[in-house]
Amino acid sequence: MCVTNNHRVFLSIGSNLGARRGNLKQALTLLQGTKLVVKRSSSLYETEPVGMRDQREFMNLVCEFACRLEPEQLLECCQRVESQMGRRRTHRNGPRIIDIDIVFFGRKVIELDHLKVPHPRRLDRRFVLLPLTEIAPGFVDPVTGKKVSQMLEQCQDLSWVRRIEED
Ligand code: PH2
Ligand code: MG
Ligand code: MG
Repeated sequence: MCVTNNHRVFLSIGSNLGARRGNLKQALTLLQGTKLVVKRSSSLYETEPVGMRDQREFMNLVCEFACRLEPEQLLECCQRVESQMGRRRTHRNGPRIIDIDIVFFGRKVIELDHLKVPHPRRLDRRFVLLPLTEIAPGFVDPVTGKKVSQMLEQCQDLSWVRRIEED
């Protein structure tokens, strides 16, 4: 019998190379398995690249999963899907086919060299906070003690984030 708890996990997924919308959908499909089940996905958003110049606009979304993996296993799973989709790590913040980041792992706080949760830059990224507010406005950040919706109101990032109407 499986006794591992279901954790409430939020992933931020972005793409600014190739067929961006298809890349996000493919990542969601590849991520899912018996221990990682999609609960709720935000709309798609087209977003201004943050912290990197002269790049194509991103497509971003945030998705909530019910997760029975441990944090390190989830990280491996995200990295496996990134490589499966052909991501090559060139320079930091370079254009990417797919980027899958752990924003929250329940209320866990993790400070390892290779894994920091909640995501250290979540407060400064409108492209994370706006989709997150769409699906979980009342989720409380374990570090700041603030609701996601408050974090968005207080966010200083002025980059544009546009919701895409899906047909
Ligand atoms: N990801 C980054 C850096 N900048 N900007 C946008 N708009 N969307 C992203 O997903 C993104 C970014 C690093 O992973
Ligand atoms: Mg990232
Ligand atoms: Mg990443």
